[in-house]
Amino acid sequence: MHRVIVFGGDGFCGWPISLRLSNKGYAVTIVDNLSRRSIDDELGCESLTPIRTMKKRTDKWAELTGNKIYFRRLDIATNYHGVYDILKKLQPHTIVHLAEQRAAPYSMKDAQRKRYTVTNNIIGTHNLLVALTDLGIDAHVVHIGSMGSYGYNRDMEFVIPEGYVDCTLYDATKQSVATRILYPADPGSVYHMTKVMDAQLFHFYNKNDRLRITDLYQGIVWGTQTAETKIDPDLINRFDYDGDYGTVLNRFLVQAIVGHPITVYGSGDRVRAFIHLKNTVDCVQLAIENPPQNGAPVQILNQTAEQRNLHDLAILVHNLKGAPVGYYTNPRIEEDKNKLKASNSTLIKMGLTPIMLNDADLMEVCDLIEIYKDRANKKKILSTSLWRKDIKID
Ligand code: NAD
Ligand code: USQ
Repeated sequence: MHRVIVFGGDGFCGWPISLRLSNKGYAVTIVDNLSRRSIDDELGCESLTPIRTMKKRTDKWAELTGNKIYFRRLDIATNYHGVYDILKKLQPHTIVHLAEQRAAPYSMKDAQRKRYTVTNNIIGTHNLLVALTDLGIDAHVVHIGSMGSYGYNRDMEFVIPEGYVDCTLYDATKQSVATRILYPADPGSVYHMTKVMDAQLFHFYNKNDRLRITDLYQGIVWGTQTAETKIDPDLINRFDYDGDYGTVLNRFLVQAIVGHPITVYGSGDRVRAFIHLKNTVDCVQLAIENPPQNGAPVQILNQTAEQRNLHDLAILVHNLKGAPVGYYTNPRIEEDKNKLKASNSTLIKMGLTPIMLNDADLMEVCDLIEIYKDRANKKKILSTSLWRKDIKID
């Protein structure tokens, strides 16, 4: 039985990924410091859904399926020796690495959160890579990165390839050379910047130590349940809707149901990449099943089903639920208008069936929100994180 460690397995993507892998016969160990739950306390806002403790979650999973998921509470950024010891003990076949502070607004809140995001994300990733190298473990590292590494500032027709781009470089004497480089990064937040820095760490350790790494550049996730999390209320997944951690489409759906105007920032004429959580789980499984060869460069895959205009999404939610669309001053610094198309051909070739926005999956999210809407704290809906101190929000 292949042993997989899921770093960040208590989180929104990590919990359903862990269940899927356990269901498919992998021996799963979750490593998580439960920092996301502590940040809930810090922000005074909980998941819309009542998520259970890790003990309750894993006990219920074992009771229902007979499969044991082990859990180890560990901070991978501050406890290098803990990372080293667990890798040495478990000798994993694959490591799924999700253990990062993942909210752009939280990462831009203030100096303390900027510093936390950088140290947590970069040192955590580096600890993992150093420990693998030092132990000589040939595990496949599957990391979820971000489509935002490419940047959203282009207003041109261009299908973004996967991670690398073929180009012509001109030297100081105007001589040209054809080459392939990492796609030029253009992160839009401190959080997104850490994903770009991760990519450099992966590039180095792949080149120097031949680590096998897949970096999944994921779009914005929508939806919240998967086949496995739906089996029992004790397995329910996290659902963020607040101004820091809630992602745009899930937020719009909650807003429409709790009677808050839909919070479009600026004109909303921006295009972003999207993926349903069920597809997130599919993609990670496919990535594990299709590891790069020894000596191959970092495998970068675009993990997105489709690209959608945010204003169109607001109108779609308005038509679905009749909620008013509100136009708010954008607390972020980003282009108000862009174009975006990205290739997802490798995951498709591996067997992904993309889930496009569809009524049945939207209604599934709405039905879940209806059940738990009284848990929503309307005061936490508007984002108060500003990209720069001089921005004045409504
Ligand atoms: P999440 O915050 O729900 O989960 C991250 C988990 O990692 C949490 O359980 C947290 O406690 C844990 N963690 C954080 N720092 C840790 C540390 N130092 N040591 C141990 N555990 C730590 O986030 P998510 O939405 O599940 O995202 C998972 C990954 O996917 C992240 O890396 C994120 O950047 C990426 N991603 C998410 C989305 C999205 O829309 N949710 C989209 C693209 C990429
Ligand atoms: N937006 C609104 N109204 C809102 C919330 C957001 O108009 O109420 C806009 C934002 O201004 C932004 C876009 O929607 O233009 C996306 O915002 P988001 O919060 O849904 O997503 P983002 O900050 O990009 O981050 C999320 C995840 C992150 C992941 C990223 C994928 O939190 O972990 O990496 O999506 S991507 O954007 O493709 O890089």
